[in-house]
Amino acid sequence: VDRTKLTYEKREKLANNPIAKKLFNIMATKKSNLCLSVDLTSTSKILDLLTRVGEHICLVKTHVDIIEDFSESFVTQLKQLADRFGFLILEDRKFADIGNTVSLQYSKGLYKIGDWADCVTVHSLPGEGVLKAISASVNGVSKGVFLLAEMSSEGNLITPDYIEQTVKVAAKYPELMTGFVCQNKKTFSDPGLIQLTPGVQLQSSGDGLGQVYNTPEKIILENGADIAVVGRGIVAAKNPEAQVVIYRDALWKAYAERVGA
Ligand code: 5BU
Repeated sequence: VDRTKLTYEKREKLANNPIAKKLFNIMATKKSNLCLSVDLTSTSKILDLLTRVGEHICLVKTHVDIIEDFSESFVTQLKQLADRFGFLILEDRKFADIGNTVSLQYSKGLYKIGDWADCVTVHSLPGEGVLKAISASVNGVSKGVFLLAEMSSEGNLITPDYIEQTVKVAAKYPELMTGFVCQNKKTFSDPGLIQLTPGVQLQSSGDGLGQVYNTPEKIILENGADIAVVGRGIVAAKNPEAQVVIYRDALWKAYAERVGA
């Protein structure tokens, strides 16, 4: 069966990872398959933007290591917004070291990512130790992983064999796997996993630094995305509140068409 023809409600039942279940449920309930990538360097700007657009997104994606004034209070406020608006938090850390180092990077240091992020991104490059290092739960709270099978950037070195091996290793960690970061429908088939696809913008086809953009319609209808990641298309817009609604509607319409709803 083609996973992309199933509704998010059906797929919620097929998911093993609790974060994947929650995400499918949030998407169906909020009618939003939009992940906002808040690539801003000030905590007040991030919190302010999320206060204005939080009701329209299912997931927020952070890069905490670009923030200039990171603090524990920021994390508390971010989690409050996530609760208030009903979205989850993905830290796009792209862990890519040996298991022992990743385990330290996940739980220690300035950011203590494992304490607050519902899910994180991970490279398969180092081998499965990197997955063993991320716990499926921290202090009794479920966590998840989006494993990178493909990237959106021009000239990236990922090969078809790398993609195949990545999907194979993920199958050994059903409790932990929320989904894949990838660009193509054929990359994986498990309907209980989520396809998260970055490189989405309406205004432009690239950024001059290797990013490649596709439209919401293309990534949902042709490329099999379940959740679209939009950063600058919304964050750098003159009116982010208006843009977030435009992206959310376009993405949801494409999903509804895809599942024939
Ligand atoms: P943009 O402003 O919409 O281009 O931001 C895209 C975000 O997604 C940005 O935070 C990237 O780090 C992230 N990203 C990506 O663009 N492409 C990828 O393949 C992966 C992550 Br993985």
